[in-house]
Amino acid sequence: MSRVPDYDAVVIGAGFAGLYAVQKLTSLGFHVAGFERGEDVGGVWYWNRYPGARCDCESYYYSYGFSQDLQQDWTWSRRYAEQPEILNYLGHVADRFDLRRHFRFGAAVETLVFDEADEIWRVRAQGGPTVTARFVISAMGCLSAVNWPDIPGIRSFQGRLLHTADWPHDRVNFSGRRVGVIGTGASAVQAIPHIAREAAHLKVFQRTANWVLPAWNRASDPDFDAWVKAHYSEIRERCATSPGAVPFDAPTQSALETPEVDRQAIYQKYWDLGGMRFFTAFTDMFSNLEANATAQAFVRQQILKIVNDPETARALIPTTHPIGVKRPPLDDDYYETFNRPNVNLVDIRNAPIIEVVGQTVRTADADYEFDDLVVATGFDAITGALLALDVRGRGGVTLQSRWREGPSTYLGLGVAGFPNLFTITGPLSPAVLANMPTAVEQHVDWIADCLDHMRREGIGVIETTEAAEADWVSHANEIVGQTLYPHAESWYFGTNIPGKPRRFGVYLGGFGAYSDRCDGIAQAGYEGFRFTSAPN
Ligand code: NA7
Repeated sequence: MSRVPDYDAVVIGAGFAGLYAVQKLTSLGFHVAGFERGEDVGGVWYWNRYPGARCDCESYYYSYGFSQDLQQDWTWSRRYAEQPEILNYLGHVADRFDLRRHFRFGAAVETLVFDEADEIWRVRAQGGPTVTARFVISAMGCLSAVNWPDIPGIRSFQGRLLHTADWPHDRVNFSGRRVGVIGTGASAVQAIPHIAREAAHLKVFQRTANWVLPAWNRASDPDFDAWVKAHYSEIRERCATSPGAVPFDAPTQSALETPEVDRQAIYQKYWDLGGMRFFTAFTDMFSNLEANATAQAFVRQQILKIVNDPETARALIPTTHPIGVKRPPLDDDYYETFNRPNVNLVDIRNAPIIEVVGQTVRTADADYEFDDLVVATGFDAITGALLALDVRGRGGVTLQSRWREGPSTYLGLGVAGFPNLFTITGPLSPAVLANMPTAVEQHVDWIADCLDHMRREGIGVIETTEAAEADWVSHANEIVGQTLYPHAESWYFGTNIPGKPRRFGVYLGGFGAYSDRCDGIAQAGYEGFRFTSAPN
């Protein structure tokens, strides 16, 4: 027997996903409560305030498309927007659509319990009362649960300890300081050149060298901006139908079938274009090791050209994985930074960090003393934020137990046994391998249509079937097996977190095809979902 809940829906998170979910659902007349652990909107852009923090997608498409007026009014100052500007943008969106009033800030949700008798979710945030809602929509992001490495003593470092994913709000001044950075992922690669310009000395602890591509960030070009604004509908349409939710031309030729001299010229062209466009050079870069090796060889030559010291250059060249299958960071002076006299690379692949004592980072073969330690070790990605909550579905079953072997979902949107719970850009959706705002809008629109359909039909509960979920997981895994992604250990697989089951968390079938499939499923009466009750 259903009872009337406090809200139609609870939305958790006030980043790109949560803001749009609240805007869309309230515009359809749903009664919505938003919960956000930060003190304001922004999500990943609220927390990641380290110097150099920036989006690796270009601004004109890393933005909302749901409002014509918004996209016409807003002008980005840089090709790739930096964190303060994206945070301002999200603040502007919150003001413009009057969204803050729906949110409780500083309210980290701790428990989500499905009450089978009343067919409602009971939601409790830290220190707050329990509220009830028909639906829960997780908009907690794929990169939001901070990963502190399990290095003994690190949290007791006696100097200034900083994590890129939980950075202080006041500017951190590194002038005259001896700084250590642990990690060489995308966050570190963005932060290192900025820290190096200020610090007296910087040491970078590298466990795994990464393939880093140039971003070529620059001030926006007013002519290009005008063109974008005149062509936004085409640009959004291209994003909506492309494999990566980006407005790039798909590759048409194979690297292996292209003569060497032409291949070099094509790589050079895409290198000069900058960013992830490099991966649109050839069709077989992600499916054929030999083809991928041609791209590796090209980038290796670039590193050798930029980095003066041959030993440092060699250490910076990845040897552990093909290019592109572990998230490639984008470079704004990263490799050049290692030519500075105040910067050293410490290769810890064979001599790991053993402990931190006082102000000393101790590796297997040396001690290093610092004033500041910057921990750039990323996130418990994709599942970390959800699994940090106590989520209980039918029969009191926890999400932790359901996902003991790794995440299992249908379309990355729903989990069997967890009725009326939707996960925006959830595990096994295209998520982090698609341009996020486009991926977010597609999920929110699909969920909103579904809720609207249920309201019109007088249906109270929707639930993924176990069979549909099992089919989706095996389909998603099968596609991973056809690519080179299994050749790298990465946060896509969860292997950056000790003890986390190794399962690829992203759907690789392409965003456009995925989106069509979601639409087809809805049109077929929400195939693979079960509607189980009508509310009073
Ligand atoms: P990433 O990409 O997960 O990078 C984390 C880095 O920290 C990476 O170089 C890790 O080396 C290193 N790391 C992690 N644990 C340790 C320990 N214990 N010792 C030494 N080094 C360690 O996180 P980011 O924040 O840079 O980027 C995350 C995403 O945000 C990024 O991909 C973009 O999508 C945006 P490893 O490679 O595991 O050997």
